[in-house]
Amino acid sequence: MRTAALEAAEAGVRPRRFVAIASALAAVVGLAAASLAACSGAAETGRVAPPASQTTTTRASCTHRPDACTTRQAADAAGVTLGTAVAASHLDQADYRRTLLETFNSITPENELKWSSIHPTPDTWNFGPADQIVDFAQANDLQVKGHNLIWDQKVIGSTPDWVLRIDDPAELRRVIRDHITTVMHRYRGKVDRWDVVNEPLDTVGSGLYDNHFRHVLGDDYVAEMFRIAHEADPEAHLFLNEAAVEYQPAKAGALIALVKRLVDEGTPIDGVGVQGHLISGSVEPGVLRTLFDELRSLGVAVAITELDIPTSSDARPLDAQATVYGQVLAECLDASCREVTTWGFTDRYTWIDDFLGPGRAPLPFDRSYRPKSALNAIRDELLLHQNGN
Ligand code: 9MR
Repeated sequence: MRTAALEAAEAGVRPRRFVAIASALAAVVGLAAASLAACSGAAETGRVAPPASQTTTTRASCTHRPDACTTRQAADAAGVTLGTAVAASHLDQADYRRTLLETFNSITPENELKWSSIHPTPDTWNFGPADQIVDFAQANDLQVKGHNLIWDQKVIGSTPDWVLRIDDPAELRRVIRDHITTVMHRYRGKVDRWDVVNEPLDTVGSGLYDNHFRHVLGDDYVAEMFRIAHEADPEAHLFLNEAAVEYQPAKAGALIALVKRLVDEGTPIDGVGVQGHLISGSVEPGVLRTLFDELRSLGVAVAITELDIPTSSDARPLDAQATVYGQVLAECLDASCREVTTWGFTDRYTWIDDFLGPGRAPLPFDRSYRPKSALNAIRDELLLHQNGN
């Protein structure tokens, strides 16, 4: 399986390592201490509890008895969308369902809404698996993020061949409009936000990815996709989703420039998702915070949309992984980002096994659905932010 991340890895791109390990560790230890303080009482953190009249039962129980909260309740109390990617084929497993429902308040179909899955030939619509996920969400009061409407990465088969064979701009526009409108209308009112364009930038570098849509429609295709999606469902929140900006400063700059252009042109874009596949297991402290602050200043929402953190060869790999989970949550929430979605939740099912080989255990639950330190780190940050700070 080849992906943006794989291409990046092959091209030798690696996250920049901690510049000053000592000061970074000091910052991380500080964060962890603050998180623990939040669990045992708000006083030491200096954060003010909301007035009793404003507290919901969940908020109150999370404030006063954090141990009694599920992670999902902690997310609700913090006003944070805590999501995970799911596969329809696993929903019949009781452990999978139980862990999912106790932990997350939002789900993203990992593959079921992709063009190749849902509309593989001009006249074939394969709605079944996506319907199953959306029905499950409705029955269990979960939000659903739609992933994705447009994504052409040559090596990965994300767009079906029949679409890639259309070279006439008018015909391609007609087909795209039909696809986006059909999918968004089917899930209108049930899928509240969509990745309209996934990975529009070069995997490695700082230009627009030279995909089929750009090739036939020109550079403005990104804005055009957002306009079509907005016409299809004016209520939906529309996101641009991008990979590998966490460790490529030039690409992060290109993302900001692209979003600024879209906003300046009046494109109906609501938010930007930073995927967060932290392939090397870390991200330099401050990078996400700065990126999110810059994007927020353009007037768009920001989210982490595909977080996973493979373990590395540290002496205590699960503790090191948990520290990075906590760091990512803290930087995101401090920058007013209101969604963090992990790309799966159990090490039993993760694309990282195909990509980096088995055993890298990138997710917050182990293969047997036991919570790892990473889950505690996520919970601690949610509890720390439960006053909406
Ligand atoms: O995890 C997904 C994997 O199961 C699919 O085979 C692959 C191709 O559709 O996509 C993976 O998810 C990708 C996501 O859709 C976009 N960002 C990168 C993710 C990991 O490759």
